[in-house]
Amino acid sequence: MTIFEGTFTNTASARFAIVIGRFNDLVTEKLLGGCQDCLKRHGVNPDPNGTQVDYIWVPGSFELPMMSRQMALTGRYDAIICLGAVIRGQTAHFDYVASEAAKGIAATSFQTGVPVVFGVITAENMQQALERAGIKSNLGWDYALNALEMASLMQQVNGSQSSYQQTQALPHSQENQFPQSQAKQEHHS
Ligand code: INI
Repeated sequence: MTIFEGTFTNTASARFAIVIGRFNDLVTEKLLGGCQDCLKRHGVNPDPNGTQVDYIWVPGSFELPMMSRQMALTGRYDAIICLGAVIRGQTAHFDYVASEAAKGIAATSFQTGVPVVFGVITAENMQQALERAGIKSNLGWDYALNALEMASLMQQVNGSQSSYQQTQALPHSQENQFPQSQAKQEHHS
């Protein structure tokens, strides 16, 4: 039988969307920096003017599921990373926001077949959140690594088609390690 394991190489044609919540952007900006650093050091060009990574800013973590689903449905991306910071001390609806973000992101991934990374920090206070976003370690790096691994794994499991493309029975490119849909080519032309 086969053992499937994601790799972190052959990333030259991989495409990612990063959806970022502006709420607590002191934290989410730092997560984004960690993400970009990781992608860059694994051969992905994080330049927003390039062809590999698109960035979408939303008001807060509550909006991450809706926007990540919308991006997944385009069929352009091998994986999507959602970044948010939900901090308990600030408002009473911490639990609602955190829970809807988690459930919604899981549903998006499950429904579309596109890996969507849950990059939402849930912390008791700002100090704790910042510690996870660069002061001690930067979870943004780990979230990007998760996206690279899942993109590679899905590519192996599905052949050369992204899972969303496969469910839509779209033609796929034989040349690329990662799929590149027609929609993505048009988007960057
Ligand atoms: N959004 C966050 O990303 N983090 C939070 O801590 C937060 N709190 O605590 O309120 C938060 N709220 C905004 C929410 O995500 C939506 O943007 C807003 O409710 C509009 O739909």
